[in-house]
Amino acid sequence: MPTIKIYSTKLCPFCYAAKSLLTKKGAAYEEIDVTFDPSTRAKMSELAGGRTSVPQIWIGERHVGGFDDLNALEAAGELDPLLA
Ligand SMILES: N[C@@H](CCC(=O)N[C@@H](CS)C(=O)NCC(=O)O)C(=O)O
Repeated sequence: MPTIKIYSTKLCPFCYAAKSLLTKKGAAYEEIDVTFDPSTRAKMSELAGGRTSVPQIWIGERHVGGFDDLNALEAAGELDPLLA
């Protein structure tokens, strides 16, 4: 299984939804909480091509995007192969 990184904040329903979906899939992830860490959030944004919202999710080297993007992969049947 590839390394999964998720940048999150504490009061973020989309973050909880993304983590819940990954957990449902049995996928372990590394969470980077940027709630009180603006410099790491700025770095996240730079890595994410300018996207500022959380969550931002990487599966391996692939930048997936936010929860909507993760969920779209799931709906298209493309998430399981990425996690394999
Ligand atoms: N469509 C995005 C929405 C994410 C979103 O709106 N996140 C909020 C926190 S729950 C946020 O980061 N808002 C601040 C911003 O957009 O810069 C997703 O599915 O991840």
